Amino acid sequence: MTFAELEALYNLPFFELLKRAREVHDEHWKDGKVQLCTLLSIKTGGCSEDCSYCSQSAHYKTGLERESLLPREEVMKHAEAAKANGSTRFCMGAAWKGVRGGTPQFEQVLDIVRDVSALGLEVCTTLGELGPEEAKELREAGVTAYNHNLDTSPEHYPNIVSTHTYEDRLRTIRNVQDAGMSVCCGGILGLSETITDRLRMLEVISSFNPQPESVPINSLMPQPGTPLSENPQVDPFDLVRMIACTRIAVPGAKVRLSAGRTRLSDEIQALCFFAGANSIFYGEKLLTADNPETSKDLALLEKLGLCPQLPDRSQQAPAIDHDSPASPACQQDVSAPSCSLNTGCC
Ligand code: SAM
Ligand code: DTB
Ligand code: SF4
Repeated sequence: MTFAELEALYNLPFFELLKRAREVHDEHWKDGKVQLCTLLSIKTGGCSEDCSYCSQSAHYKTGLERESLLPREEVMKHAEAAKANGSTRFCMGAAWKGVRGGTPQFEQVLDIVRDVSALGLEVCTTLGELGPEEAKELREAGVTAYNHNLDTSPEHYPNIVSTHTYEDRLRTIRNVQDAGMSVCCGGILGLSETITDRLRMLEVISSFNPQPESVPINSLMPQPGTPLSENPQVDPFDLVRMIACTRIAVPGAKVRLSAGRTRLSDEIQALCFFAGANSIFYGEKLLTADNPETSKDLALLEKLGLCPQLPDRSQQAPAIDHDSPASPACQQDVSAPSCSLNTGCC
């Protein structure tokens, strides 16, 4: 979508925007389910990058304890628990600038990916920059989606990070797509950006061909010691508007209501689901920051009659559309057994 189209949408009366987003959502996501993803930080802190929102950057005194790459056995315990709790996607994050093929650490990550993949979970990784070869190796090991966010507009990005560029981010995303992995790409609200910056980011993300498979919308969780530690909370109505615009601009993507839910009321989260959010991070920890308790999330889903999604076993990346930027089809595995989370919907 063009910036002008996004701006016109964003400025609609609130309920008109919600109505339009809901129509798009119902058309593309007929089952109305919510995907549960579990995150694990497999290598924490000490990152060379200076992202001004991040607790893991070595440039700031955030008080976070550094940890080296977790052993495979430990990651597997978390992955098995995530599966048992009903998550269908396991996302592993590492605080690195990027990865290099042939290093012992990358080989260890590939081993971990192979084992997590064997559990039948969708496997997502977010390890920083990737070259074409590394992307191919991750894909072959079983990574189905790679998370690499643009985070804000190209114009605002240099105010937030100086150790890599927007172009670097776009290059990694291209490598991920070329290797046949799905792209998970979104951003953070609350980085002192304008509404124009948010919509410019959405303009860029919606122009990807293929469009991303998922779009995480994070709200800044201010981290002590970082330059943005005192930033105010994002207006929840602006968050809902952004979710609605994302749903319309990237209709076939899962829109993930991501970091920051601990500060959102049930009512605002319900509005986000209505506006098109259909995925959350599930589990009491994100990478380093808090997330709602699982029992609270299950209670909310039950209250709203929302059912957790089953795994997408086809594990296909969205195909390039040569005619138009139309969305990929819903790839729900209808032959899989129904859920067992007792949220009251199925
Ligand atoms: N190092 C990798 C990278 O930068 O892509 C992966 C990890 S990084 C923590 C993944 C994403 O988490 C960031 O792009 C950002 O969108 C989000 N994030 C990080 N810190 C955050 C914070 N304090 N509040 C909200 N979102 C945050
Ligand atoms: C994304 O967009 N959000 C997740 C996931 N991708 C890796 C990470 C959120 C991190 C929140 C801050 C923290 O836990 O340190
Ligand atoms: Fe490092 Fe990623 Fe944090 Fe930036 S967001 S400091 S690259 S872990």
